[in-house]
Amino acid sequence: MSTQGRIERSLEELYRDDPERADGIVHGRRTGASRRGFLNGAGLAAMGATVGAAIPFAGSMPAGLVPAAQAQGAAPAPAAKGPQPLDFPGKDKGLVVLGDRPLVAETPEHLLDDETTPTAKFFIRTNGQIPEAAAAAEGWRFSVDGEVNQRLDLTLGELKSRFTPKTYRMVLECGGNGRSLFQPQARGNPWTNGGAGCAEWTGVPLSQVLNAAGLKETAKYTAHYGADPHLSGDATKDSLSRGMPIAKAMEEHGLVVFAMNGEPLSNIHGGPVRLVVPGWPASLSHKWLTRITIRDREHDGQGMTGTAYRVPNKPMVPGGKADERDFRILESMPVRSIVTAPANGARLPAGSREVAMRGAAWAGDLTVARVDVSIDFGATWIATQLAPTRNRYDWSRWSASVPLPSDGYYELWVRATDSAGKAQPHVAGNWNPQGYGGNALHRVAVLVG
Ligand SMILES: Nc1nc2c(c(=O)[nH]1)N[C@H]1C(S)=C(S)[C@@H](COP(=O)(O)O)O[C@H]1N2
Ligand SMILES: [Mo]
Repeated sequence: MSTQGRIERSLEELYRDDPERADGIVHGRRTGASRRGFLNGAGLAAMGATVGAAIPFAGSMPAGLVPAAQAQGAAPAPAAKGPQPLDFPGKDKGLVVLGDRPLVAETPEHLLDDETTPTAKFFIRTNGQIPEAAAAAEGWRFSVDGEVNQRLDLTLGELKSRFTPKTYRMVLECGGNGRSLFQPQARGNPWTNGGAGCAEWTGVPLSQVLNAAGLKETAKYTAHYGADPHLSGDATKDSLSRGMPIAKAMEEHGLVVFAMNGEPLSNIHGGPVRLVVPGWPASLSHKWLTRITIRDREHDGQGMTGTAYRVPNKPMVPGGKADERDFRILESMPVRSIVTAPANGARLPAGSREVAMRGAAWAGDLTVARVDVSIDFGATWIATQLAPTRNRYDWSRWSASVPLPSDGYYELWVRATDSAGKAQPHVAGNWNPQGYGGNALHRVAVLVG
């Protein structure tokens, strides 16, 4: 075998095992030399070999770019250390397990191609044990206490009969979604973009429930509690107990939910009763809800302190030590978009001169102003079409038909801009110890021919 052939094959392995080093080799940075800019000569040939075809837009492929074909989450690696498929009753086997104790599973972007995310494809995040399914859902009890005029004790049956339910299609997104995009790797479940889904949630507006209890002047913050035991089994510990300012709790789209996609809320998604608090980290959307306590100050439960669900006010050194005094609670999630078709690693027939792209975008409390795609590493961008949303907090489905100049290796990039004019960055910025707010643009590798 020729030396070049050996280099190419080992590069491919290197991209799997140590993408940064492989990238350095291809881009001539292995001896610490400064970046040369764009691919050329041997680097181009080696890169072409590792991605499996000539790269029509190699001229605009920036140095330092790990090709999407080799980046994390690309090829469905069969290796033992590769992604493990989820095996859970009622769940799609395409979900990828990020942790099994507690159980965490994400939805690969291409499985988020439905307009409304089916429950079978909806991501799972638990922080503690999964409680046993409630025997009699209608009898499920939860209470509202603390800084209220009268404590409320409600069964699910009473909740349904006393209040008027609403149904909204809304994104639920884990606060750590996109975490794996940080360099160096941040602490926590390595979500790609699959810690999110958009389902139809039916429930009673939380504001109505809080008004029924009557908020006192002193009411400042909510505190949420659920029936899931702590992993340790220690009954004095909560798996999670987060809360939000009263203003957020009183927004009309926050719901006390009992149905998802028209079916009674399943156990794994927090049934019989959960909160859905759209736009903010899904850790506020408490599952197996048993109690909401209204507090006269910021809540300090499990997941409220230290660097949990907090981001630095000022940029910190990536991988460095945090000064926790200068952190703030993560509120609205940042703008994000995903390509849901074609799937990463898709192959189009030789001679295809057009690719139909589809996806979704959302922007926390804001709306999506535009979604653009690029097939030339960001040199030029094409505006996509946005389908109308159903209600606030729904995701925006986008589509585009993009011409392909020739066969070869392409990266399809997508980038959304929110209603405040902020676009997704090329790489995850504002590094923080627990990796919140990683919303780098999404890209998929496609081979034509
Ligand atoms: N009781 C309880 N509620 C919870 C959690 C939990 O561990 N316990 N995890 C939260 C987090 S971090 C997320 S991302 C969402 C996930 O909701 P899902 O499993 O229905 O997708 O639930 C939230 N609600
Ligand atoms: Mo989460």
